Amino acid sequence: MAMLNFERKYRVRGGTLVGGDLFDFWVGPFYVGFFGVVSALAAVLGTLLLVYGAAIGPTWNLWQISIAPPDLKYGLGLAPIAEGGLWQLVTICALVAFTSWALREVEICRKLGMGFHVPIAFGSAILAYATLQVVRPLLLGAWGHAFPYGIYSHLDWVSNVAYQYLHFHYNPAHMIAVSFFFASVFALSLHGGLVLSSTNPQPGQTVKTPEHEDTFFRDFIGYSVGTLGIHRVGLFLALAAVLFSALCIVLSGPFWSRGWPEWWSWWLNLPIWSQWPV
Ligand code: UQ2
Repeated sequence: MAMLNFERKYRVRGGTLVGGDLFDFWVGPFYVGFFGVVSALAAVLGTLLLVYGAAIGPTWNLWQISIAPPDLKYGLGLAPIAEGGLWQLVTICALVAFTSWALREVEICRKLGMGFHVPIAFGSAILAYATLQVVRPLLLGAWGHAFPYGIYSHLDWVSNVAYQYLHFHYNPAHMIAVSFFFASVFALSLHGGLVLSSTNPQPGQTVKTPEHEDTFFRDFIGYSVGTLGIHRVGLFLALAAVLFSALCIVLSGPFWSRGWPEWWSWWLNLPIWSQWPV
């Protein structure tokens, strides 16, 4: 079935979580739904607030524009608009837009009778953002611990927070997160390379079958995870990377406030080392 035919067949009524039939329609290729409306409104409002923040700020240099969270002195309270209040409104807009986008994905999954893997994956990215901007600042007692919205300023925030813990690469959850990021890049390069190598034939040759893909890896390392399996591995690696990232930053401050190199003292302090003469 041609793709456009398929889309017509499955462009069906129902599956909505909120609003019933009211927003159950498409605009061109895009499904709208209640959450499409909310997501679009929140995204536009948040963007306009950022532009307003730039307008009352000191620069129009795209690299230097920054909408910063309130000073630490405001704690967990509301701040004046020009002193972090704007950041607070933008953060609310972002959370509403991201969450509605995920729920719009859920409605589309329900329409099509699919699994919820895509919204669950996107949900973990939202969780990572919420960990940085809401959970960790709440645990530390001030919105001022969140990162600013600016191209350079958010990089400076990452650098400053990292140095606050002396050497962030000694954070064990950060180590695991980075390893999962590398593993997911490795898995996608293997998968992308393998699929293109078998489905992008030279002129005059035919597309190869998945059996060729299995056989390549059986010849190569004695094992093939399979065509469905590689996507399970990929989703697992990506989710593990983002979840350990959220863990590594929420540990830093609320649960460990010294340098991360010092955390490894537990290893040096194991009683077994005293068994050896110096
Ligand atoms: C595979 C397979 C695919 C693949 C890939 C493999 C036919 C098209 C890439 C090989 C993957 C393995 C052995 C697992 C890699 C695991 C990690 C953690 C990097 O067997 O089946 O389908 O794309």
